[in-house]
Amino acid sequence: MTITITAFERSPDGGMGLARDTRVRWALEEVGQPYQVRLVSFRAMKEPAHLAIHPFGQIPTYEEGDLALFETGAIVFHIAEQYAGLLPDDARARARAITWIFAALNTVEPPILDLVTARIVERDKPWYAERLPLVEDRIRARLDQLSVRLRDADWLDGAFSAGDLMMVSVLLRLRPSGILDKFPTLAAYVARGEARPAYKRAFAAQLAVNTAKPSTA
Ligand code: GTB
Repeated sequence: MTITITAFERSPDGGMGLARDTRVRWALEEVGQPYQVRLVSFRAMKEPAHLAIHPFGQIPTYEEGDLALFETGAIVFHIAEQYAGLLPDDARARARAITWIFAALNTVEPPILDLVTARIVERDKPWYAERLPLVEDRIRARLDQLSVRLRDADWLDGAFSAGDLMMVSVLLRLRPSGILDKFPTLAAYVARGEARPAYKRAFAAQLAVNTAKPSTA
């Protein structure tokens, strides 16, 4: 069955791979499933056709036959459940890998998003400079804890899993801030994720979209 995902027609990051379609592309590349991409503009995302699939008018979405999903956590989990390669067979190891998907999205990503949001929409507020160190401290506290857990392991719990895919994707959003570089254990972990052939294919695919010359037709 054909899999179709949605992605930005033009990502604001110009192809750095930080928009969330990259993690879905990466999951599909890891499990070896071909997929099509429907590119959407910011305006199209808020129109009824897209809202019927994504109630919040965002990307990415995932369509497979009559199944339509939104939310990268749900999409990556679905891919990992459906196709071999992203979750261990052992039930307990599988539950732990799923725990890391949730940890990435619910515990590590929120303070990172707070920083991203602050830098974009709070920059001109009089309290911005005072608040920023607090936001960064909350990120550092999480990264300290994650470093302690990872220690010298390659991945969070045994073999690479959807939990690592999500955690690396979340940590990558820190790259423009420079904070990740202060955590060598995590910087190396992210680099291992980026070195995976499946990640490279996903990154290249989104880059091609975001660096393509606009059609003159
Ligand atoms: N919780 C949802 C999920 O995980 O799927 C969040 C989805 C989401 O935030 N989508 C964003 C979106 O559609 C794109 S990824 N935004 C448009 C809108 O809300 O109108 C977030 C994102 C956007 C831009 C960059 N960037 O330029 O660096 C990085 C990440």
